This record gives sequence, C-alpha cells and structure tokens, in this order.
Amino acid sequence: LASESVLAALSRVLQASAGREWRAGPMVPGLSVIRPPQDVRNPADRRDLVGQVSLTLERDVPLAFANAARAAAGWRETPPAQRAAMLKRAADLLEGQIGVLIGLVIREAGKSAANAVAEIREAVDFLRYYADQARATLNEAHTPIGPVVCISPWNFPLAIFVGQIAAALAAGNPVLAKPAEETPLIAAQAVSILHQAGVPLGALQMLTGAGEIGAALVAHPDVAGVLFTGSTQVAKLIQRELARHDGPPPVLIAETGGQNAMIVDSSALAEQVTGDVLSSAFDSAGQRCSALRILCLQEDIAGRQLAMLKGALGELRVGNPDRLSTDIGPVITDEARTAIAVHIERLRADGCKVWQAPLGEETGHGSFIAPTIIEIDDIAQIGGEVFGPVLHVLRYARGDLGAVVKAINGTGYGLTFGLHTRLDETIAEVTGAIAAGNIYVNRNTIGAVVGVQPFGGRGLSGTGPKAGGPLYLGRLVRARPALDLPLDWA
Ligand code: TXE
Repeated sequence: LASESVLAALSRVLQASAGREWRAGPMVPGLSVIRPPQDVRNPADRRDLVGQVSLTLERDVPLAFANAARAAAGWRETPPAQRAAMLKRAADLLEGQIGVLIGLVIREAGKSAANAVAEIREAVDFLRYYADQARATLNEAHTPIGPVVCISPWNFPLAIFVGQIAAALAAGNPVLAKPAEETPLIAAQAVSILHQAGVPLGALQMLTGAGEIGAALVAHPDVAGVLFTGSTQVAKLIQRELARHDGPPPVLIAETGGQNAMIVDSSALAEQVTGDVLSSAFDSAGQRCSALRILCLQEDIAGRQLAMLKGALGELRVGNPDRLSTDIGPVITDEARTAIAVHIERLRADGCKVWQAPLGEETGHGSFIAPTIIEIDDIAQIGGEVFGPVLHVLRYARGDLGAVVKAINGTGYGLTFGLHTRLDETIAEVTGAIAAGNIYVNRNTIGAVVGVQPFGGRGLSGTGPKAGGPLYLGRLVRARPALDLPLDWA
C-alpha cells in the first residue's frame, strides 16, 4: 500500500463498494424452495448492511450428495490438465475482480485493506498452486476418493475457503463446501467464479448455514473426505462422527487453533522484536490461528522490551477498516468481543497488569476490542485459546529456558512458534525441542507462502505433520503442510 496511486485506487474501490448489497444462498442444483434471507452486517459498523444470505436446511443435504454422485464420474474423468486449466481460469477471473472483492472482504470480515488484498492474493495463489500440482503430479490413472466436504472459518473467508476447494477439485473429487456462517457473501462470489471458469455445478456446490449444516454433511454416508479449518472442539466432533461411518473412516484433514508462543532472549534486536511482535499478535485483530499469544521475554531485557511494546501499542489506530489509515479493525461478532473482554477482566481480577491501546472514534457501533498486553506469571493462567488481539507476556530467567520450552509444549497445541535470538546454540536447542508445525526465527510468526512454505499444526492444532516441503528463505526452520492435501489420496 505504499504508493500514492495504489492508495488512490483503493480509496476509489472502497467508495464504490460502500452501500452495495450482496446476495448469497445455497448453490445446490434442483433446490426449489427459496428460504427467507438473513441480514449480513459489517462487524465494524452494524448499521452497514453488507447483504443477505438465504440458508440451507438440513433436509437439503441428501440432494446435494445426490448431485455430487451424479457429477462424480464426469469430474473424475476430466483430464487433470483440463481441471488445472479451469482452476487457472478461476485465478485469472478472481484477480480481475480484485477491486470489487476488496470492498466486500473489508465490509463482511472487518479486515483492513492491506489484509483484504493479501487475502484475495492468497486465494489466487492457492488456485494456481493446486492447478500446477494437478498437472505435475496426477496422471489419468489417479483415482479420486469421492465427495469431499470442505468446512471453513470466517477469519480467512476467501483464502482458506478457496484453498480447500481447489485442493479437492484438483484431485478430481466433487466438493460440497460449507463456508462460515459469518462470511457467506464472499464465499458465494468465489463459487460463482469457479463455475464461470468451467467447474460443473454438481462438482462444486455450496451449502450456506451454521454448524448443523456442517454436521449434517459430515454425517452423510457418502462423504469420502473432510477438509476442516476452525476450532479444535469442532474438529474433535467431526472426527468422532467420521469414526461412526460404516467401513473405513473417511479422510479428515483438520487445521485448528493455536496457543502460539515466541521466545526472545537478551541477544535479540529490540526494535525488530517490537515490530514482529506487534504484527504477529495484533494483525487481523489477532484473529489468526497463527497469531502470537504468549511472548516469553528473558528477564534482563523484559522491562525495556515491554516499554517499547507499550509505546507502540499506544500508537496503533483501531477503527473502521474502511479508512486506509486503520491498523486494527473489529473482531468478527459481538459474542467474540464479549468472550475476549471476559478473559481480559478475569486476568485483571487475578492481579495481572493490563495495557490497552486507545479505541479510535466511531468504534461505538462495531465489535471492537482494544489491542491488549497482559503480564502473566504462568502460561497455565491463560486457560484456552483467546481468538482476538490479546498478547500475554511472561518473564523468564536465563537458566529457565528449558522449562519455558516445556511449558509451551505443555499447552498441547503446536501450530506456530517464534524465536528471536542471535545465538546459534540457542537456535539449535530451542528449535529442536519445540513441538510446533511451523517455526520462525528472527521474524514475525504470521503467514505461509502458498507453494513455498507449507503450513500446518500438531497436537490440538491439527491432524499433524504431512510430507515435508521446501524451506522458506532459510529462516523458517521447519514447516509441515496440512493444506497439501488430497493429492496423496489416490
Ligand atoms: O469456529 P468453529 P468459529 C478457532 C478459534 C475460535 C474458534 C471459534 O479458536 O475462537 O475456532 O471460531 C462449522 N460440524 N478458529 O466459531 O465453530 C462452522 O459453521 C461441522 C481457528 O468460527 O469451529 C464453520 O463453518 N461443522 C481458526 C466452521 O465449522 C461445524 C479459524 C468453523 O467454526 C460444526 C477460525 C459441527 N458440529 C476459528 N460446528 C484457524 N485455525 O484459523 C461448527 N461448524
């Protein structure tokens, strides 16, 4: 967002999208009954009606599977190169509509303009990546597994939604996609684009609605695989349901939450740490599975580092992302805001020191939480995952490094981990001992570059290490893919 012309273009895009109303509904051929629509409102300002969605009913699920069964043979027999060409065409179409879609992502998901652009770019990258994978790895003898249910969250309403679909489609499977109930409008645009690019209506269907529609999809006897990103709790429910199926249980690939930590020792560069911590903890209002939750500071530098972080916290601009000057937007719903606020107040009542960024003007009509730093004495004080802009800070003594690593592993999650140090032996010791899928050294802990840096978690964070992938710029120490999915499923 650096250059003047880009800023001017974005401003025009935002103005053009203001006030536009979008529509979404079930995309299941043969569904005749029109359901009364529900409003979808902007989390930054609930007075802004982004559009309306009509909901799928549980009794529509068998029709969707019947459509998938009818489409399966045709899709399976479509040569991989042709499927790849469709995904590439969809990538081009998505890229061509980026101007319109930025405004929709900002208004429906509450993302900042920079995050909205990154989100759309990632979706485009996923389409091209899986197109290339299909062309490079699949031959005509490859056998797809059958209908794949893709269940996705609201925090990457386009990138994760499209990434799951592209992986399953590339491998020749018909897809039944259930986007998050909070973000159906952007999902509907993505599915329309894939249809426009040539994917048959029966090979890619979308079912709107909440968890019960996801549950009904997973419970259907025809399901061959499930790609899920969301909470650990729902991943476990899905796993249990799939185990009840007759015959071999369907494939489950799950990417769930994290309790991600970073260790900063006294050799680290304080200014670089400040920038990396802020982006890791507060970008997207902390609503990333990879977001930093626990910052462990070696005690001799903790006071100075904390002072720098508090100073930077005070400068963050929290507000409506329809302004390009906004750093931090809202959290997704009022329920999410309440849950995060309850967590902060519990730790304050426990005697923890709490610092918060000022809330900007015009945050009164949205679901805003001020970015927050809380000093804790023990990782166990945090409890479960807090999905918002809250960073917990723990001081540790030099001799306690091993105990800190043990406590981090003891959370049971294992998604991302960061280390800031300039001591080679510490890098070797800590990265060898941490049980996380993605480990970052001397950089922020967010992000995965599609096709370059595979991503995925262990333990409570997901279905675990898959095949290895290429290293990222030599600074990502270890990465294991979770989204590098169904291409092995033959
Ligand atoms: O997730 P849910 P939510 C985590 C994070 C957050 C928590 C809750 O910890 O606090 O999830 O967010 C569908 N059977 N992450 O409520 O409920 C649901 O409709 C089948 C981590 O969004 O797991 C939605 O489409 N499906 C994260 C999807 O599952 C069901 C991203 C995710 O919803 C279902 C977002 C059921 N029984 C949240 N119940 C990440 N790893 O990036 C719900 N769903």
